[in-house]
Amino acid sequence: MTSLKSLLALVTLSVTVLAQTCAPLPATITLRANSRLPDPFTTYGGQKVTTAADWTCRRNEISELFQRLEVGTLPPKPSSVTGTVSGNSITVNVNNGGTGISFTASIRYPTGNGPFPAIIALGGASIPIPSNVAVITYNNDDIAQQANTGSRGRGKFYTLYGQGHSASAMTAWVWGVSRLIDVLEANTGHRIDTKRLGVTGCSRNGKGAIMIGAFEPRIALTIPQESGSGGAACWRLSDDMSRRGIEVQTARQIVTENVWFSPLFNQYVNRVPDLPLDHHFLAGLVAPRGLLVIEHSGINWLGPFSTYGCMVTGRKVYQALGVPNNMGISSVGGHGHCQFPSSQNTELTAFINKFLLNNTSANTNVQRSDVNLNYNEASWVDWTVPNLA
Ligand code: MCU
Repeated sequence: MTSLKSLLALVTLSVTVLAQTCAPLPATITLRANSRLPDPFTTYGGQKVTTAADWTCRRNEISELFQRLEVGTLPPKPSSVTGTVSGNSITVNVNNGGTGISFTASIRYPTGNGPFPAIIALGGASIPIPSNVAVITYNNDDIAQQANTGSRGRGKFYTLYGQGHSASAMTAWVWGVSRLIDVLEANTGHRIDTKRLGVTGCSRNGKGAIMIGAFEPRIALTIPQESGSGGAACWRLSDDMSRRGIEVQTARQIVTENVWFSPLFNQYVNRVPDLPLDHHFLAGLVAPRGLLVIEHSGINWLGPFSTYGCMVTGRKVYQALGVPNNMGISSVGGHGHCQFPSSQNTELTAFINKFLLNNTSANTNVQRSDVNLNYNEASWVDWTVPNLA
């Protein structure tokens, strides 16, 4: 009887494992030109995504494509991650094969016993965070510098993994946030609820925020602010703006400015249509978790047409998963860069209420721009949205 039972258990296990097998990407990725925004619902190998299980595989594939083509390898959790949370400070100690680093982050707590949700802010928050939500200030530049192209390989991540590691600064920041969460999860001496974590950052740190949401599934709410090209914008849409004579940041420019992308990406910046991805896939990686994309409609360099069109397209993954209102896109101008306007308060509050404060009835149906950006979907999207819910 027992042996029959264990045999059955083994069969069930094998069937489950087999069912979850995803087709691996080949060692060499064949590039096929596509001037439109690539279909998130067709795999690299040409298979249509029709079920939730298909999407799980496709999601992994997209994550690998980003790492191999744009941002370099995100290392897994190292063998030793320890740390403390004491008073208002989190200390993270990591050891990898004999080399060690430590870094800290500070916590601003609400008053009371908690546990409280928290928003991790790259370099500090430039959105208003309500007083009942904790703020964890994360010094991402300490993990990977971002002064200019001379910052390549500099920062604690590279002390640990070597200066020549393929990871871009943004990838290194993702890794650092994951280690912060490891320490929060392993310690009890704090008042943070690790099931209710958000992430935010503005501009270059907004690019980092959307990457963190995309690659760290323990983040419940992602709020990139004015991340522009390299963040919420799609390379193809930014190139289109550039062709129309608008001074927008493009892939070919961004790699000459800073180290947000891996050196691996350099070979693709002049052949963007060949990329089997674009940044609407980043929203797809965050799905179905909360995502509010805050953009600026009046600064051409940030690519307003591009960020809006890209994120409206990314929201189609949320639609496919049956949760369109878990993602919002709001593009508003008439203010300085990273100066959050009060006209976006209601939507920001709704996302925080729903994803960090357990208010399920908050209205997070947000898709707007305060100016007409003349984004014509038919020119960019030649695929349909399946029902994966
Ligand atoms: C929007 O983020 C960047 C932008 O990509 C850069 O080209 C520019 O130099 O700086 C922006 C920024 O981080 O501003 C604070």
